[in-house]
Amino acid sequence: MLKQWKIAGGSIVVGGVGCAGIGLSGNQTVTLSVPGMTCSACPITVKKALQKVQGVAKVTATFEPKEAVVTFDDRKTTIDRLREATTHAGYPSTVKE
Ligand SMILES: [Cu+2]
Repeated sequence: MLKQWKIAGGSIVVGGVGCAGIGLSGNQTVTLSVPGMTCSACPITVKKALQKVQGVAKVTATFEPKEAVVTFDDRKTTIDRLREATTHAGYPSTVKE
């Protein structure tokens, strides 16, 4: 049940010329809008929930603005799963373009 998710218009950077076998192409960053955060402690909960998702490399969650910026390996997880994780923690999120 592996789902592929490609961000519309978000091109995957193709490795440079002669850059052999460096598998960094799976990392991408997405900004999630998390409107349900109501105080400065909320981003901590959101961050923890996102960090538990396999394939997530980095999370920056802020209350102002109410956002979580997530760097993740798109071979291991999907944006859908990231959104699920915040929703399960009580904070539904949407992708910010
Ligand atoms: Cu809070």
